[in-house]
Amino acid sequence: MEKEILNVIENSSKILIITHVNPDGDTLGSASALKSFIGDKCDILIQIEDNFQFPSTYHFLPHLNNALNFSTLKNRYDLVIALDCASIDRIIAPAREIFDNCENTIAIDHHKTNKGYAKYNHVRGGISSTGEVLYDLFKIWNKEITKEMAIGLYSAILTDTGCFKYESTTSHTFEIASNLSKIGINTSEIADLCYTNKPKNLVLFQNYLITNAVFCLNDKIAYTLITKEIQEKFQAKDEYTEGICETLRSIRNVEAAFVLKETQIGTKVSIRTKDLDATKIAGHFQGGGHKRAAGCTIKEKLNKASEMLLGVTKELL
Ligand SMILES: [Mn+2]
Repeated sequence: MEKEILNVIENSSKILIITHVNPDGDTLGSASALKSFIGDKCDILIQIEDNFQFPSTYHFLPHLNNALNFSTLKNRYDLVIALDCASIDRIIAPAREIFDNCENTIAIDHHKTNKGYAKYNHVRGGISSTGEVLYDLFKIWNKEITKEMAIGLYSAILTDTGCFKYESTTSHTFEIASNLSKIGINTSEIADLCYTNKPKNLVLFQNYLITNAVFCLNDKIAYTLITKEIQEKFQAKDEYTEGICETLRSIRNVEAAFVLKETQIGTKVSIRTKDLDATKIAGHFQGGGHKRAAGCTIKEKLNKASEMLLGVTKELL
């Protein structure tokens, strides 16, 4: 399958890389590296709901400033590659239409819940990041990893492992990080760009949500609710919620942390856990993800959704 994927890439004349909706460092870093490898015949699409800008944190990644969004999306590709998209739902209209109508499609991913929705699927569930999967592919293909590619790959791995903290971080992950560092990238500068370059409103918004968090079952469960009103008050972009759930989980005794956000179609839920399997909670509401980090959407208002979520979690605890 690895060789087949390279063949398809080499034999295609116009390629679209799709990052997942509400993109993170892994999907964007991987897209940046793959675009560096493929070159001019390839475009990157960044899917942002509500036409927000993509997270300003990641503007430093090569090629992303020339990436397409829904309003500049073209419709002439003979190959579409989805990166870090756990399911087809992570690709939304109008990109979904292009994906569905394209003869050749590739999915490269690391989510255990990925069932393989593309023509060619390279899914390695449990690996730290799509960045790591992609690095291994370049090695299997015997391709040189340039400094430009290394910036994207390192950013992807750094952010998706929570700075090498999560249990998906293996000796191989560190080996890759070491090899990327040998290529000559500035790892401390990349870490600064990813983590000490936040918009002021983001920090104030997160601080507000932590201050107003609710704790129950002797602090085993912690959650916070994001109403439309609060989002407007802090002019919060989608990316602003990233990290709140981790902060709640970092509290002693907390076993499960949730961030519930009011959206047009109901309540979007982020789940972070310690020993509990987060995919079991998310799966109850047709969501998915990883063992300690998962998500789902509940088609109910905030308060009703939080009741349902607490009910399911209390059963599992
Ligand atoms: Mn990922």
